[in-house]
Amino acid sequence: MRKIVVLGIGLAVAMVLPASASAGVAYFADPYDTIQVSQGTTLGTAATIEARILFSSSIDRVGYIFCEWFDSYEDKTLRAGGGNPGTLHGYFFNLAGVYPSPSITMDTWHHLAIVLDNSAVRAYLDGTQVASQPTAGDVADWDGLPYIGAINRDYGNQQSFGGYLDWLRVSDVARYPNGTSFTPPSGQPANDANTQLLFYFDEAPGSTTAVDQSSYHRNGTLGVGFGEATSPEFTSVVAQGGVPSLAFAGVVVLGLALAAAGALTLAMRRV
Ligand SMILES: [Ca+2]
Ligand SMILES: [Ca+2]
Repeated sequence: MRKIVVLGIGLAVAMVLPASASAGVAYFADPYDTIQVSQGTTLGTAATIEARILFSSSIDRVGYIFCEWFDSYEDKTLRAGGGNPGTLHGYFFNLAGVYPSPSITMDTWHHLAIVLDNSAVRAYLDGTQVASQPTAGDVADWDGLPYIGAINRDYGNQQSFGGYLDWLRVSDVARYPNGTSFTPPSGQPANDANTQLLFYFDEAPGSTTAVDQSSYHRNGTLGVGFGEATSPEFTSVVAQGGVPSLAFAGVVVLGLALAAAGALTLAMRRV
């Protein structure tokens, strides 16, 4: 019967982890938190910018997630914020952008993707298409460096989104073609031949660099690139808007109930 108690507690822990935390995440709390990537991407007529992200209600800020920009020559952007309406903007210079305002629940993990193929640029929220704009052509590459979070562009500092990134990937292929819905990656995607940038943010707390898992090894440096730049924090603890989420509380209750049931059965057997 002790096994049932252990199983109950173990099940509760196992169910809590994927819902509330990942192996490692980067926490973008301050407006100018940023990671400067050491080398730019090269994109052709197809591309995908995507991330697993959680917007914190305790911060509630719309801002940049990814941006590689050079004035009048380059702009590859994913910018978003949670809420209803939320914000999900994507843009590829000198082609087209999408600017939908879907409802994006705060304090919940989401998958965001901006996809370009040779017919359209599209935005997806949790695998569902929420915008499409016809366009075709080659994405402009120039000397701008990519930033994850805040960036100095258009002659001013532009704020980061507020919350957590589990992973971020930039690809030179349309990962989710034809405008259809799809199931987002269940875990952190692996590097492949079309991966231009891939960050897991699994670094130890206090690390000042972020490893790019792609074959290009375009590692990032925290808190550099412009005067007011600050560093996001690596952590494995995700604050759910200051209070445990309902899902988190529910799983804990379930685990405790299982453990209690096991203990009760054990007690009854002993009577
Ligand atoms: Ca560039
Ligand atoms: Ca991660």
